[in-house]
Amino acid sequence: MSSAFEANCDGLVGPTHSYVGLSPGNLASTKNAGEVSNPRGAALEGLLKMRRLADLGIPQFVLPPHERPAVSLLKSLGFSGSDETVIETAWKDAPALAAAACSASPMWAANAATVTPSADAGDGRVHLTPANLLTNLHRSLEGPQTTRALRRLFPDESRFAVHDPLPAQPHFADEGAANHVRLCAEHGAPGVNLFVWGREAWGHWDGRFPARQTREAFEAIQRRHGAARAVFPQQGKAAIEGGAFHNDVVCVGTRECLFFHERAFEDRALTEREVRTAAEDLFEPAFVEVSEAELPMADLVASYLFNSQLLVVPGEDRLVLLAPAETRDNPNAFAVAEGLASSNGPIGRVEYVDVRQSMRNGGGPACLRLRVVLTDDELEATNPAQRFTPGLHTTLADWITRRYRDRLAPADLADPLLLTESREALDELTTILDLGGGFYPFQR
Ligand code: SUG
Repeated sequence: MSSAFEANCDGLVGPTHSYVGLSPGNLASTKNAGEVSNPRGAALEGLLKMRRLADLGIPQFVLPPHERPAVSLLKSLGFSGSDETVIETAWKDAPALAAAACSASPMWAANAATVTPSADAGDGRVHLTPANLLTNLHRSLEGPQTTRALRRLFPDESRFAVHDPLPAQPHFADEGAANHVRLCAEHGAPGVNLFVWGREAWGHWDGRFPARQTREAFEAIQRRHGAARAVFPQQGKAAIEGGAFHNDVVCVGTRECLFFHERAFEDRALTEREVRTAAEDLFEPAFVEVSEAELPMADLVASYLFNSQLLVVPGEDRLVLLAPAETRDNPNAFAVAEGLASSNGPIGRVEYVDVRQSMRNGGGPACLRLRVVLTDDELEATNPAQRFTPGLHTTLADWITRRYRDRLAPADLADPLLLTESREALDELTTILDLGGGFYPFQR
């Protein structure tokens, strides 16, 4: 076993960050539809969160935003003419399609891919399957560009296998690492992989909100990656009904600790038994459960307590929970969070981070990052220009301040100037992050 780290790859918020209400079952997205957003503020908040991690000594990377508006989607749906005409006509004739083409949703990198570290993979490489995200139209556009971005960040095929997304078919609906948890004794040691699914491909789903992850999608990913010690718990139906559209809204885990709400799993006792069996000879799992009485679902969704980053911080024995500021604002969630630190459990302290712009679309600190466990040698083999450093922070903050608007109403998405501004910004970013030629569709 070599030493290994859990690197975090955060999605940089794009210039079209907006509140259009595109995600049914994501209560924040629905509630804030029509509000004015601040793309510049959102992107700067994201950078500050990356800085917090980097300052704690945790490897941090930047994933680039995608090209939006996605003119190619609108063209494929029959809108024609110049790019400006396509956008203008689409907003006039089919505003729901136009809005979907504008979302900055690739910022939520927890949905970028499912990752199996080399310690768990059949062939000793790091495996990544980009998510097809096909439950929501605006997110179903992400897979191909995410694949390109991950191949740029992890270019060495002898160490990394970046697969294609699963077939774009409802049987294989896949939302990536937001529904995957890995537990272990320490990052470089073999782990237990929890693949949490919401519905079965051939089953009947009658929930009020969509179940976005199928069991069959995760079984395929587990086979592709050769992921060891896999368990497949069912997501709690009551959690999805209550607004937890991904498992990472009700559960977070790292090292030996699974921190979760009592509604997280459909069969909580079975999940615990299966995890214990899979962990045998490796480590003793610690189940830290919060009851509905302590934290009702409504407070859970408002506070996003479980959408925190649970971190192994160099030099600290116990884990650190990096929670959204909304957790501090919610009395019930705050009491639970502070209670963790004062108990003698695996979580030693809680910090809070302000990602309010993202939170208003239902994306907390954990949604903004993709965790990739890497050995020293694997870390060395990544694209160095995407490694977050204080220098890159300064460069990106300057780029955002020059290039992003600080006010974007949904109606502004129809402004053809926004397309030009976004493309110019992304063109410059291609150089900053050394993304290579033809990275974006407009550059090809
Ligand atoms: O898929 N929101 C995202 C939030 C993703 C959060 N990710 C995790 N839980 N890992 C989603 O629902 C809203 C976009 C809008 O409404 O404009 C959106 O896509």
